[in-house]
Amino acid sequence: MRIIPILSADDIFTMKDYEVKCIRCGARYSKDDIVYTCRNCVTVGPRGEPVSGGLLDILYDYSTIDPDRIIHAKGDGVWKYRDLLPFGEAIKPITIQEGNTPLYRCDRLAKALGIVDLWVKHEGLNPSGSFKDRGMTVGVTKAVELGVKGVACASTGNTSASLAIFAAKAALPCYVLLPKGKVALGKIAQAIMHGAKVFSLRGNFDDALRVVRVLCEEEAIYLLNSVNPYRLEGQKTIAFEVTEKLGWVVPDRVILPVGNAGNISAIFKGFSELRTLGITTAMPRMTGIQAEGAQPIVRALKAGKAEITPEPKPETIASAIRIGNPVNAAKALHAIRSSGGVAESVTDEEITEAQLLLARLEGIGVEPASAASIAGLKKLVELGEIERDERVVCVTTGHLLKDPERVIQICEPSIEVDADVEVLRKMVRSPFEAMKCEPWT
Ligand code: AN7
Repeated sequence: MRIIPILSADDIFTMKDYEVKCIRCGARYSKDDIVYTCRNCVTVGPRGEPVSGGLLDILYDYSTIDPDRIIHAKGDGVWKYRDLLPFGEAIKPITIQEGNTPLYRCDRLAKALGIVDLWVKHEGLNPSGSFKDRGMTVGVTKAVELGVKGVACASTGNTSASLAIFAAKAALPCYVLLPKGKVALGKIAQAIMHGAKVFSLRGNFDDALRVVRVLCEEEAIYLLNSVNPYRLEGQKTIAFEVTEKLGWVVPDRVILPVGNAGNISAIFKGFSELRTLGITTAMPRMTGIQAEGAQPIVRALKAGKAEITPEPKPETIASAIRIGNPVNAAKALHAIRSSGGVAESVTDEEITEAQLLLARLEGIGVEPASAASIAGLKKLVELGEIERDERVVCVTTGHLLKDPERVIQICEPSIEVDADVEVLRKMVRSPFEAMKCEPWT
């Protein structure tokens, strides 16, 4: 069933033109075309197999966009920046009030890490608990505009949770492919609760994405992984919100976890657009963090390679970023190199330590993948790669409750007691000794 957009004065966008263009060969596609990677520059691999064409990007005629309208835009969240979103026609967004997440100043954590100007953009406070909602509001609105019969994705969890919610809101059938036994509990709970058809795939995320891409082509179902360029249009609003909160001045550096590499590409694009429009004059150093067991982008950058080498067996407790063949690698390598950024890997132990630090020093609860940004910051400060006086923004991409099982593994268990005040009084009077844990200072 298709939702017929019901228009109100607020929902009608100004007319705006854009084009969909291949970043590799420059081929252009119409707005009505359902296309994810370029059909023009498909090549042939060593065994005669077709190799995907270039990634697509959505480009606007920036001379027609008024920077003052961006700066003085009213409203909150992703659709506040509608002048920089790809909808020329009057269409009602499929929205659950995504975006407008807090940017916390984190002085205690900064001090612990030896820097002075640290901020955390907590994307875990989006409606579904991850940044994916920003991409899905745009992607599913596009799906409705195209009149597709269903939506699908492969996912390490958060994409499926978010898509299930937006598909429910848009009354579209939703199919999600999850790597069996490797998705955090909270994310599966969301996908099944919101009515997606969930497949538990014998294989990893990269296998799931390979399969779902073919399925979507053949069955005319709309693919909403981050290879879909409309997703990234929503996610670039992280850059707009960060810059706006900092008084329209970009930070020196933005650090975030990297899996399929869509988010780092999207945020880079957002900052680039602000500069193109003359709203800002600089770019932050885009800094991507991967897990030690799944770091194809880090390896490519350190080796000075133009392309990544996929990792066949990615492994990390940060299941969200357990990805060996990131589909947006070409965009991410460009983002990191051209902004003067860096990519670094962190161990599962470093991720866990950072997750605890952030939770206990700043009260910010994040899932393991998100803590990779903090772990990466710590490592890069220690390596002297990050200057102590840089203004750093870390993006924490997903909420703590996405992965409760990991919390149980790493934290002290609760203490079972009788309903006896005497026993409790003793424990409360010397709490840290009784609970056998260190006070956090
Ligand atoms: C919490 O849900 O790929 O580099 O299928 O859930 O844009 O892929 C999730 C990715 C970081 C990496 N942090 O972002 C999926 C999926 C969290 C995530 C990433 C993900 P990209």
